[in-house]
Amino acid sequence: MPQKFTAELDVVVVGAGFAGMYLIHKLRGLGYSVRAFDTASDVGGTWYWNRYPGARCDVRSLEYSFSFDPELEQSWEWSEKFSTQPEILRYANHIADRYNLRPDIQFNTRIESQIWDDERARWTVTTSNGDVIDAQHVVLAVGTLSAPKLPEIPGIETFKGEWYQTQKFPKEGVNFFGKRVAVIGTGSSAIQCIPEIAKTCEQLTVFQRTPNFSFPAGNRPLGRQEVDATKSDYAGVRQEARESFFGQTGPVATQSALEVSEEERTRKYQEGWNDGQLISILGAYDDLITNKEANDSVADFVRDKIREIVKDPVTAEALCPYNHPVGTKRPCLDTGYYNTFNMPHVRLVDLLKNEIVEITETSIRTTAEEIEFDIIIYATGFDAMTGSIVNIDTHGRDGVSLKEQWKDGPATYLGLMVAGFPNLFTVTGPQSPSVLSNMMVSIEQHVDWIADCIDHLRKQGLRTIEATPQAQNEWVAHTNEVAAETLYPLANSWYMGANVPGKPQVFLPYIGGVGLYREKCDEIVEAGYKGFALSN
Ligand code: NA7
Repeated sequence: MPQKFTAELDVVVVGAGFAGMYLIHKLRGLGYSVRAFDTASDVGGTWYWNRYPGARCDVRSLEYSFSFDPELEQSWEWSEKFSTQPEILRYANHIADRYNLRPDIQFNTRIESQIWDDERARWTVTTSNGDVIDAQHVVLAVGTLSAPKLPEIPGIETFKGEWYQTQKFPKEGVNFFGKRVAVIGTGSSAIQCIPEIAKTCEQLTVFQRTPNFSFPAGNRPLGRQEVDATKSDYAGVRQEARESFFGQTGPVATQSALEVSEEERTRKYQEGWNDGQLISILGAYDDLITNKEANDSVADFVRDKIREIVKDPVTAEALCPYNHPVGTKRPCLDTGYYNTFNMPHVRLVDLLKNEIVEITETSIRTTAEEIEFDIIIYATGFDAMTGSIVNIDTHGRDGVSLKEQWKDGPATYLGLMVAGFPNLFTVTGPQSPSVLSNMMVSIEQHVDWIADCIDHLRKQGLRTIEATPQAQNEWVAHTNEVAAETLYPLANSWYMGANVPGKPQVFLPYIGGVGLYREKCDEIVEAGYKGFALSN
């Protein structure tokens, strides 16, 4: 029986965060019919959901913004060096209003399945509202950290008090005043919210499984002069970011940490510490993410800082990370994180010594003690980079399931397409720089590439594009080789898929650098979409 479609579109976009919004704007401008779908009730993606206290970007706001419209970047005013979640969400709303995107977004709607129809060379996309859409292309702009993860702790469902996940924080906020609060986790989200929650709660207990390296953000209001300095040469700033390693402007190291004296290194690390940017300290020398001995020097520096700041020596030592090189788990930028542990009502529970046994109706019980709480905050991370992709039931050529195809780890060509899944694109997908970059730079690059590709097909009278298995294998091998030259595989991190039980452990992003990656993507296009099969 022929399928009944509720709509026919050139492009279905999954997600209405920054990537989804730019896709609509770009593709509509080229004359395509496009609609984005999002489970949220409004735009913003990550910044729609992650509303926990203290949520902030750790890429400078003047660079964590769109560059595609010079008038937009000149007119929008950022108020701080690193923007807060509410300010970024206002920016997202401004984008939606300015380019009138909402008419092409369907909110409160989940994409349930996407089935490739080989005969018609089109996707059948089914939504949670029962819509069945016929589309030539699907672009997954689903975000890399959008599948939240609760911890696997026995009894978690029995807790009778209030509980929240940082990644789905209530819009109306939470009143911590007079409350006994637990935070589980010490990743970026926890490190940002702990100092904020400590300001008003009665008692705060932080449950730490792995100590993290965190650096002071040195956040501050933006001065007129520095804003003007950037805005007077925004094109130059953007170009430098696009050609850089992490998608951000900053100094480029050309020296090994081991070539200089200890005094010189300490001076440089102190400069980075004062500057308050991840790239200032991790980019201080060119071998910090490739040479363990070089990395140890910066790790020692941070551990000394922790011991200097945190007054109780037992707590200070528990906060010192030893089990992974600096940067190999997502390093954090904080505002007063370590200092928070000097407050009399704040306490650290070191789960490496006494793990959590269960959560009861009123408490968290470790192997050493039971502590009662009014509120539990889970800051326990995401099924990163692949979770939100494989959670959609996707079947490509010959009915092959994407989830099944990726059961031993994702395999993509450039993090943009997957062999066997024609006309299906991913924005900032696995094996692209993605989470190791300034996301706005990577999003713009991917959206431009995808839109140009779709337009190329139309202009050439072609209907499909697909990664060849050979090109995909070579790209996967290349991403693994590059990762193996770094210290990243030494950590049990979400970059490696290690935080999700049963998830294959492979290094998920591409660590070859944003500038080099862009060059490769461009070269492949110039060579007639080398490694892709195009057909009519
Ligand atoms: P992360 O960085 O994945 O952090 C999650 C934290 O939760 C991390 O400290 C985990 O410890 C901890 N965790 C997870 N499960 C448990 C259990 N069962 N018990 C105790 N502790 C647990 O997520 P975030 O939201 O903080 O940050 C994600 C990214 O968002 C961030 O990097 C930025 O890019 C923005 P573990 O290290 O696994 O031992």
